[in-house]
Amino acid sequence: MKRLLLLALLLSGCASWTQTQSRLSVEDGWVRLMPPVAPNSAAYFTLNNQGKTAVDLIAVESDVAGVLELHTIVEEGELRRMQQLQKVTVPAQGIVQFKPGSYHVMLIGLKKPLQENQIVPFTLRFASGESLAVSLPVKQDGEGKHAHH
Ligand SMILES: [Cu+2]
Repeated sequence: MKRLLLLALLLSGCASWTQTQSRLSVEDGWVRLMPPVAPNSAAYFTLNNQGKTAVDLIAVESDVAGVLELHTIVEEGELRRMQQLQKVTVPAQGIVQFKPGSYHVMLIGLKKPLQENQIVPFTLRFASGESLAVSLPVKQDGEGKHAHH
């Protein structure tokens, strides 16, 4: 029985998961606190790739919203609008910053209003098949980001 369990773990890619943990990391993540009536929110973080090859983030999953999409903001003349992306590439030994006015993870159809300081679990999925689990706190926009600079 024990042997079967071990085999199952190996087959499920446990080894590559461990590798992902050291190569890819998320820093300074937060989820935007919204008024209780707001249907949507957004998540922001810095995605750091220590690896020697670029990685493509292709999806983010979470139970807090019906649909999660990768978005960026494009400017068309005076207008700024959100655009969905199929992937976000993080260069080898580089970072991509998800931040207001730029890349963000759109949380569409919140199942419950977010509470300040609530911790929201996410799973980031990459084109390589790797995944990264992160937990991000719910914060008000700009909190602690401009006050001390
Ligand atoms: Cu968006």
